[in-house]
Amino acid sequence: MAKQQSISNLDALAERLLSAQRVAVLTGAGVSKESGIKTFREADGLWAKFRPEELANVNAFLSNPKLVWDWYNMRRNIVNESSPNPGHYALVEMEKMLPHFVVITQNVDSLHFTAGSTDVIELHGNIQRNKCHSCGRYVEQSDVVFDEGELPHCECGGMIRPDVVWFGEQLPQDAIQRAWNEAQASDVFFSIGTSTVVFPAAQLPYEAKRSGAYVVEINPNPTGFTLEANLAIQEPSGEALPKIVEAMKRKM
Ligand code: BV8
Ligand code: ZN
Repeated sequence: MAKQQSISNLDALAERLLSAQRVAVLTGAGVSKESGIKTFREADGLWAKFRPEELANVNAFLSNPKLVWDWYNMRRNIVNESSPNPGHYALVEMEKMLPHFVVITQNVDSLHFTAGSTDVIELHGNIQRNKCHSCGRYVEQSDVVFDEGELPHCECGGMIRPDVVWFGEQLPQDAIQRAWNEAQASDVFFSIGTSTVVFPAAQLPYEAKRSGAYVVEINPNPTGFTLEANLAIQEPSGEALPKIVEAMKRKM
């Protein structure tokens, strides 16, 4: 049963946030769960049928591009039908109340942008973008055509793929570097809706803690990081984040 946060805890967190110069937030699939997008590793998750290795990696794409494209097209349709939830919107409100606020997301669903967050670092790319696997050229969605089972190809002959980071692929250098710097410089660091198992993203809460940040984890379930957190709020983010924003408003 989720442990309800005491009002005093929320008030203390609100005071800490309002006096913070720099706040950074790492989000994972759990933040989008209340938008109807399944997470990866939960029982009914996206990887319930397959394992990550079978789908989100280059070899899977090269050996069975149709299977991988079917999986991404299924997820893309779900993302296109989904909307931000109260957790996404609470982060937008928090950003407006604070001097420096950045969202570092592992999610590829654009929901932070749709909700109105203005400073978002996408560590793992974006499922609504496409690129050529060979020359790296970006390809508009309208140019990604599946002709009678033919998979989309670039002018250079290379295969077009979703612009997401697969296992074994490097994260965009500028994104992970900036995320690293933001974690190290943050006064308060949130780790929200992530199982903290995929690296290097999972390193960020540890790096924030090591650099002196007050680290808050929001996740209904414990993770490998929970015992490291200064505060662990074991509630769904769509419920916890609006309560934190309300506590901040009471103090302004
Ligand atoms: C790299 C994008 C190095 C695509 C994803 C062997 C070979 C190569 C690399 C490795 C290897 N062994 C290990 C590695 C490193 C590997 C890794 O970390 N593997 C893990 C599995 C051990 N990492 C990589 O490969 C990375 N690249 O290291 O490159 C390199 C160096 C030099 C040269 C070349 C290469 C790339 C990692 C990126 C993989 N791409 N996704 C796509 O989306 O399809 S990962 C995928 O998992 C997602 O992007 C997501 O970001 C990530 C983590 O998942 P979560 O977001 O945490 O979701 P999850 O389901 O796990 O958890 C959800 C949580 O939400 C749960 O805790 C749940 O309790 C909670 N929750 C549920 N409901 C709610 C909630 N929380 C709040 N509110 C709720 N309502
Ligand atoms: Zn190309």
